[in-house]
Amino acid sequence: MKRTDKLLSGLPEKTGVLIHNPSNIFYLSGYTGEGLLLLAPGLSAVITDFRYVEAAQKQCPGFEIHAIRSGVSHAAVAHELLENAGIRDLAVEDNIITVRGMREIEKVMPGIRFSPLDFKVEKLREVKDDDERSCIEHACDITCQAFEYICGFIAPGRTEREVQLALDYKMLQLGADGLAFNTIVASGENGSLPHAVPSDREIEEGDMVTIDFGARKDGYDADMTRTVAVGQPSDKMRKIYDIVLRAQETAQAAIAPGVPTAQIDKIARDIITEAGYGECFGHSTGHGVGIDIHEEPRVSSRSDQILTPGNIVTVEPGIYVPGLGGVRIENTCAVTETGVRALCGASKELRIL
Ligand SMILES: [Mn+2]
Repeated sequence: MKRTDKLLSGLPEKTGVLIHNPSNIFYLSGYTGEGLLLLAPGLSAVITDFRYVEAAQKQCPGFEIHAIRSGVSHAAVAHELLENAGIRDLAVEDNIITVRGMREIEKVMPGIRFSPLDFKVEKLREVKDDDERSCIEHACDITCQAFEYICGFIAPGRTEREVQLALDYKMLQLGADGLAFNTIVASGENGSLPHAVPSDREIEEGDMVTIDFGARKDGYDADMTRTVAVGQPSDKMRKIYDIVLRAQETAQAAIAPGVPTAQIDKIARDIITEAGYGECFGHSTGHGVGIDIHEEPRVSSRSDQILTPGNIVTVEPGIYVPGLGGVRIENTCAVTETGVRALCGASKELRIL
């Protein structure tokens, strides 16, 4: 079933949907420009402006493409289309639309009854089809190849920023359309910052360096973290590495259809806590990856979600010790019919560069 039909089939009869979230627009139509998507039984329309008309025609065959006219808003065009189709009920993304945006929509859509879409597109996006999975696999392949390259580049005297630039350039050279997110390179004691911004700090002999990065390909993201050592690390950091590796591998191996994501989080957290570092692992174990770098399902103690075939999630435990450093190891993993398949093939054994 087409994604748009799947969405409409989950709504009351003769209800339209107005989509603002660019990720949801892309998922439902393939369109990547600015504008709105309007769906209803017998109606599939992209409402945009002059700049994107030709692109929209190419990206979304089967959709009507409407350009706004001077003085007429996107929502007013949507209202005309709904009136022509005889649709009075409209679901909107209550998690996206602002208070101001909703007031403006209500003003130009008299007579329309609004309802919350309640994350229905995000819920569809939790389960990836084969095409989506192969886009993410491709993004992960580029990411792994770039990692092999950067292992030969990292050396004492290189700054975090130099490593970031070389890694980003390599991913683009290998065919990435862009970056999934801003690359993290955290060396030495900066490694205790889970989301460190690459700095001018020079890497030193004995440092561990955490690199969290991902390519974006055909609209889909990869997410991978590796921590490498430059020269021999201290015994303490080596021990921390072994704990994180055991937590990552054990939690990843437990991924299977029917398993609560909270259980995956617990497996990783228990290993780190029993080793005495529970206080040093202050984030959740993972998250869904797809069109957005962070999406559903969440691999968290607070989540009540159950893994299902087609989910793609990260497993990324870490230990962060202020003043000393940190280790995080992350794979993007596909939930299969029978278990799990890691999409990042790069070795997780400690690399000493
Ligand atoms: Mn991640």
